[in-house]
Amino acid sequence: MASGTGLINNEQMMSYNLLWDYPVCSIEIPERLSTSYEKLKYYGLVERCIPLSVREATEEEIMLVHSLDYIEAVKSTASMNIEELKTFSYNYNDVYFHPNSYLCAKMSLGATLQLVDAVMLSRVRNGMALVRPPGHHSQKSEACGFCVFNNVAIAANYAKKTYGTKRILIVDWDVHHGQGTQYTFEEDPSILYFSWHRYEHQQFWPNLKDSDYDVVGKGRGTGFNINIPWNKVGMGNADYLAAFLYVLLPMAYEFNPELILVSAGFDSAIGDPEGEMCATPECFAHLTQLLMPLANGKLCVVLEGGYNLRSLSESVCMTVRALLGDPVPPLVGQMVPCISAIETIQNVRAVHQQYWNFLKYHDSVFSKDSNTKKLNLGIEEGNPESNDASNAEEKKLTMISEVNQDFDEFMDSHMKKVLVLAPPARTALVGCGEKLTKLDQCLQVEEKKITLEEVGILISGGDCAHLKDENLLLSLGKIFPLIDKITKREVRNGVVVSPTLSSGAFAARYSTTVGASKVLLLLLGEADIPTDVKDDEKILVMQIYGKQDVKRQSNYYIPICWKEHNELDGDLLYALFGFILPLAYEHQPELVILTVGSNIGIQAVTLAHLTHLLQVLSEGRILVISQASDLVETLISSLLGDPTSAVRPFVLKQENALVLVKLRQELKQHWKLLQNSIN
Ligand code: FKS
Ligand code: ZN
Repeated sequence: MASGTGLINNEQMMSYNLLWDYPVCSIEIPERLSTSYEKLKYYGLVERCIPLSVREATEEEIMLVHSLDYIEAVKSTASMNIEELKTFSYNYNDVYFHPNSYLCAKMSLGATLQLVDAVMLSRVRNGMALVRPPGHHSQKSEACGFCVFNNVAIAANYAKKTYGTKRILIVDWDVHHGQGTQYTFEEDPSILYFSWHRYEHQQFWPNLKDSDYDVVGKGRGTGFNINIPWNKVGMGNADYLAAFLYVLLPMAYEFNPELILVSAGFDSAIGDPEGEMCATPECFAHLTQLLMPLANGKLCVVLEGGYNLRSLSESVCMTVRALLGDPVPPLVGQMVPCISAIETIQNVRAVHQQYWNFLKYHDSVFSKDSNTKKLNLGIEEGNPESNDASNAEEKKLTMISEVNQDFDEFMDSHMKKVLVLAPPARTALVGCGEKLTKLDQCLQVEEKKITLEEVGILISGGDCAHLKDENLLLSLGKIFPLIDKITKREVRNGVVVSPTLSSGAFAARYSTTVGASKVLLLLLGEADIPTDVKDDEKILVMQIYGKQDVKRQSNYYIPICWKEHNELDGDLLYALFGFILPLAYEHQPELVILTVGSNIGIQAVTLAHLTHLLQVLSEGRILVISQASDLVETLISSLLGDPTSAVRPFVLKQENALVLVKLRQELKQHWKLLQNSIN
């Protein structure tokens, strides 16, 4: 099993810079690399990574995307004087050449290919390459937007050719559209290309119609090109997250990539002069962690843009932390996507729904009457103030101007707030069998004998009717000490086997008594939940297999009553992206409790994905209570951060999908992150 995070950095790639006055190119400076690397050192991240060496790419490799004529032209710049370099550069759009450009472009590509080799040969699990020049704008015979050779596009073709990789996902989170990458693969169904970008209805560079949401690929590649054009500046954490949850992740899971390449530009982060967006550095840790369960963890992150050095370097560090498996800081603040983002996401889903099962079911089927439009977004005519999504927009604009006043001060205090320490131990066990293969990697926690009276006191006033059950008392004797350890930050997560599923509700109640301000309880299976837990706004309960006849009366107790009960793997993932994670992100729990019944029609591997993904919510604090002991091995492995294999085959059952569509409709007044359409 591959482990470790590779890191590529090489000073040689700093040996070119702009030699004349050319304002559009002045932001692409060598310090982008040194500042990022220094910050990684400062946080002690460099020494935790595996250093990978750089090499120059060969001509043959460059030709995986570019024409020989173009390569020759670039080669000729190595001996040009400034005047010649100028003339040459002006043949292209917003790019400059330096006598070292050709060498650096070969190193930048070589570094990317070294990372791909290391990941594909399992020398490391994942990694990041700090490179320049960037690549995603360059095309077959064209340099563009600071880019000379298209590192990521070539890397994709290289992986196909060298390793026979059949499906590659390219995630381009740079704030500019990687049109070069799009053009390279527009007819190729083996590459799923996703890009979000500042667009402003074509007013923003590179001002192409090709960047709009309706450009979905051509020929056999139709449906494999995903553009998310942002039509406003100021997009932030909630907007990016919504794009991941409602567009990228469902499509990526359906696509099932064998390798993921990230065109990682951090000009989409707050404070960047080009992007003018609002996402804070820890957002990139979330994006990274959300991608990590795919492709068996094979994730290569390659630097593209990023021009605010502070924002760039903090974001790079956040990305590397996530790659290393560190707990990701919670996304704080109101998780409400703005109207413009919702509109874009809705358009993207609409054009792609004919190609992807996971996008087939729309909320709009339930909102045909015209009144719903006002209802859903809380818009009252003449009073835009009452609209959360447009408020979100306003707030962002204020944020941009405030933040720009003293960016470093803002960042200092922000980073102080969000940086989290990982507990000394990762995964704890209480009273699980001795035969487990990973036993030595886990912390053993002593169980306690606990009496009915004690429980009554511990869960102060909670409903104790069930406590006559001897098994339940035994389980709580394991669960409570584990919750103590997690809330005291002595261990990050843990597993307990409990024959009775009712223990989940008691666990949640106990957590709030010992100090967790908010808890998410996700129950997979039948269990009674005491009314005091159902009614408690601190505890968000979602229950799959909730009793059919239960009428939901609360925004905090949500039974998902599915009609079909076998092979639920696809349905569960669908529910996770479209429903469970959005609600949970908005709830901002400090602890997640997942209770898994036996024989629930969900494969162990799917549960591994679930536990991995749920860890984005609560700095990795998750307690898994499993009814079946044979799941423990898989659960531990997932909690320890091992790579997960693909969930296959999975189907989404219409009946079950429609249950969620209906629930979303009912709940999106209260849970704003559920909004992904403006119908
Ligand atoms: C200055 C206009 C600059 C060119 C923008 C190029 C962006 C390059 C990038 C890359 F990742 F490639 F580096 N126009 N106001 O960030 O996408
Ligand atoms: Zn960019």
